[in-house]
Amino acid sequence: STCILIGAPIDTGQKREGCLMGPAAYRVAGLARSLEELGHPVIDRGDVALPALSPVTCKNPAVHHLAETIGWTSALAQAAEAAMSEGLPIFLGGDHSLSLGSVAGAAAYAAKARRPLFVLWLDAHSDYHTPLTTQSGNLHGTPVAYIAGREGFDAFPPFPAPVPAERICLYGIRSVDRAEHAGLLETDMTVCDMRVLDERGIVAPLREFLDKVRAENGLLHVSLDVDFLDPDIAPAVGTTVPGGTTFREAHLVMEHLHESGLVTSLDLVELNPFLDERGRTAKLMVELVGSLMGRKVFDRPTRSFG
Ligand code: DIR
Ligand code: MN
Ligand code: MN
Ligand code: MN
Repeated sequence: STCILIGAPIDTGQKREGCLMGPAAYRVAGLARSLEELGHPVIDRGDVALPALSPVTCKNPAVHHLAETIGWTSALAQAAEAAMSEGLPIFLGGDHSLSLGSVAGAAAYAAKARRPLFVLWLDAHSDYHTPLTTQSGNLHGTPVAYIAGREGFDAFPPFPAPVPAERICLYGIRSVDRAEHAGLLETDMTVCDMRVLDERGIVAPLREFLDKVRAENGLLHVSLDVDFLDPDIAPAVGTTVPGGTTFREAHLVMEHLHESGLVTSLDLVELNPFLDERGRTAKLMVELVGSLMGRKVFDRPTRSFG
């Protein structure tokens, strides 16, 4: 299907500057060309602009850039919902706060299409804070809570159709704050932390989740945080955590996502090109999107790898 590139140059969801160069880095790294070579038409919608902001206050003094984040959320939700009816939106971040909007738009679209939305969160972090629980005050740590309908988002546009926890899979997790952990234990969210992936391998838990999506004829939003990857292969991110997925594991995840045929929207988040060596991480992300969109090492007429 047609890939719709939507730039989201946000870096107010955390404190290190540079993520706003992410959309430009993906374009320079050849994302559109790579998708076209795989046979997908590409429409680049350019970068979303931040709308005029309304003043807003928060009870948690740590929280910063709340008005900006709410502005981005509304603008991106609109862009996402519109793009879903035209093809597969790919959001070029920008930090992970962009997913407050991209997933809200996907959820609004899914509700109108009367299909359940599923969310696969590929990340070192669980991003299950609310504006009231975050200690860093960085709102990029909150989108999963917003999507799942956790309370504490009164200042935000109401999430269109909160995604039941059973339809969310956190995958690659290795950094969970205390308040996130307490909240997650009260839900049925699937948490594939690194211990789970080390024990079971990376394919089996992914397949279980994709089988659920397929069984319910769901839409699938994939949110790919650069720090899902090991910092050795993807250094250009502000919040590296050791012990991430390897090059080969990450490509295998992408290949399974492609073969599932289920992915309907995608976020690429947290790339900070300023921290990179010659665009290395941007190029890796573009390659991973290639695998997600059908690139194969060796194309086989039958799917047998034995
Ligand atoms: C940490 C880091 N849990 C926080 N979060 C994220 O600040 O809330 N880093 N998402 O990428
Ligand atoms: Mn600022
Ligand atoms: Mn994240
Ligand atoms: Mn992260």
